[in-house]
Amino acid sequence: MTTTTHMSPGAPTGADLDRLRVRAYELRVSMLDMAAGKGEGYVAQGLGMADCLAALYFFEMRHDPQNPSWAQRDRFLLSTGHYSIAMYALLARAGYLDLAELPTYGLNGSRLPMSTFDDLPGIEIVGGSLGQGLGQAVGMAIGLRLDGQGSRVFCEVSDGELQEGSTWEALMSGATFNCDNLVALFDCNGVQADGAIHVQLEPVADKIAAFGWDTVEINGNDLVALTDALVNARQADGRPKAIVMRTQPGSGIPTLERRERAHFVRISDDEWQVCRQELEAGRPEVRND
Ligand SMILES: Cc1ncc(C[n+]2csc(CCOP(=O)(O)OP(=O)(O)O)c2C)c(N)n1
Repeated sequence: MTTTTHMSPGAPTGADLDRLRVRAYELRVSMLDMAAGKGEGYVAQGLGMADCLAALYFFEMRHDPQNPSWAQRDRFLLSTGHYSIAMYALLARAGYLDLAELPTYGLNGSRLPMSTFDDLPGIEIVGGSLGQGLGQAVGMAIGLRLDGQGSRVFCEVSDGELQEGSTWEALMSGATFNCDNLVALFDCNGVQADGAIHVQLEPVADKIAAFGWDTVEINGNDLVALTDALVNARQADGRPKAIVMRTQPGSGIPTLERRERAHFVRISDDEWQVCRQELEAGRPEVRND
């Protein structure tokens, strides 16, 4: 499968938007397959990121699964390595990985560990040590600008990582070095390892904007808002771009959306079965137009 995608002129509408919704749905199906197969996983945050990843890889980014090291590709940096399940689903559905490899998620000796390594085609950084991704993205954006090939950098950052000083140092650097080829996608899902985020982060978008970033705050599970924000983030105006995404952990599966301890999910086979039925009930349709 060749799915080299790159900037479409505007945000998708009609059947194109429906097809993007199907892409996001298929990512959720693969994530659920992996988590249910293993019986556990960091799946709730992955589900929350499904729409963002679909918008990036099937609408916005310039990339080529047949040539993962293509010098002119845009880079996506998953800062939170434990969101790996979302990345594996994406890489398989985009054609970087064989779908048949997904059931090895989290198993001993697998190429798909619960936290990402960068030896897998399509994974740019080792992401497990939180708070490092945005700094790497700033450096990469500066380097790629010097290369002059037009590559852009997209970096996911979690709200847990907004509690780490290194993230704010990277925000300062990105603005200082005018990284307008950098888009930071903040996954504000309200959750961290031991429950809800309790450090005073708000108003996140205002704070990031005050650091000199062109900032927008959206519902991160709304593909219209996501693709609009990505189109607007193309402006070469000297400012790095921030998209503050409010996402729903477990998005698409009500049982997981309602779960209080959403950081790590370990439930029974029967409960996984309920999750599957709930997900299938929300399968999107593609309209004829
Ligand atoms: C530097 C660092 N400190 C602590 C951890 C342990 N850890 C792994 S996931 C996690 C939760 C972080 O919350 P967030 O990134 O918002 O993720 P979510 O709960 O949404 O999955 C923590 C503290 C780590 N991986 N790296």
